[in-house]
Amino acid sequence: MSLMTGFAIIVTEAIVGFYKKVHAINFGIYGATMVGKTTLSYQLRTRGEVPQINDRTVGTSRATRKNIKIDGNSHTIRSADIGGEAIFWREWEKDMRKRKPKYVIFMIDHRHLDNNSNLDHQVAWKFLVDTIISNTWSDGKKKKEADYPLAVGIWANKYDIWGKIHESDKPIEKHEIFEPFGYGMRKH
Ligand SMILES: Nc1nc2c(ncn2[C@@H]2O[C@H](COP(=O)(O)OP(=O)(O)OP(=O)(O)O)[C@@H](O)[C@H]2O)c(=O)[nH]1
Ligand SMILES: [Mg+2]
Repeated sequence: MSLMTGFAIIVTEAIVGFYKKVHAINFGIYGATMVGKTTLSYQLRTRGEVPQINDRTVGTSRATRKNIKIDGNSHTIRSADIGGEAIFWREWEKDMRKRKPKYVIFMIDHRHLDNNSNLDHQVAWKFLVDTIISNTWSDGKKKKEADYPLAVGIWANKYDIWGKIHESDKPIEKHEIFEPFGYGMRKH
């Protein structure tokens, strides 16, 4: 390898690293009220103490950038904090339509394990899945390929609470907290 190629590779790596750092990846973070979306948004933006959030988010806040480190590599993600009360679910759709997040995170907590008649997460999840798999938006406009996310994940928040009360020997992905969300994203 000539010195020049070596140099070019180093430069490219530096550019790719820099690009990853400044080029924000759009994330969509949704979930029922009180699961901890605003808290997470604070956690990703500030170091140290995270304030106790007492207010419910109303509507959609402007999308903000957050730096995260995965395996030592810096990435920038961009997400908006949106209210989880049912009246704001249409805002999730608007956010997906506008920013076209490639990664969607649905946040839950342990309320359905504490009380099996609580269906907050299940109902919100059904809304989200239906919105994502539909080939039209709610106003009937046809979706384009770029309108679909690449991946959807479930984030079970408040592990400090449910990890203790609902202890399990199963691997984490098999934990009963995720059980109701098995129904897939496949179209029928
Ligand atoms: N124990 C514990 N409490 C948490 C955690 N994350 C958030 N909370 C608490 O959960 C409550 C709700 O948090 P928020 O961040 O306001 O929830 P939200 O999802 O933004 O709610 P909406 O704005 O209504 O959609 C607050 O009292 C937080 O302090 C966590 O990881 N562990
Ligand atoms: Mg909030």
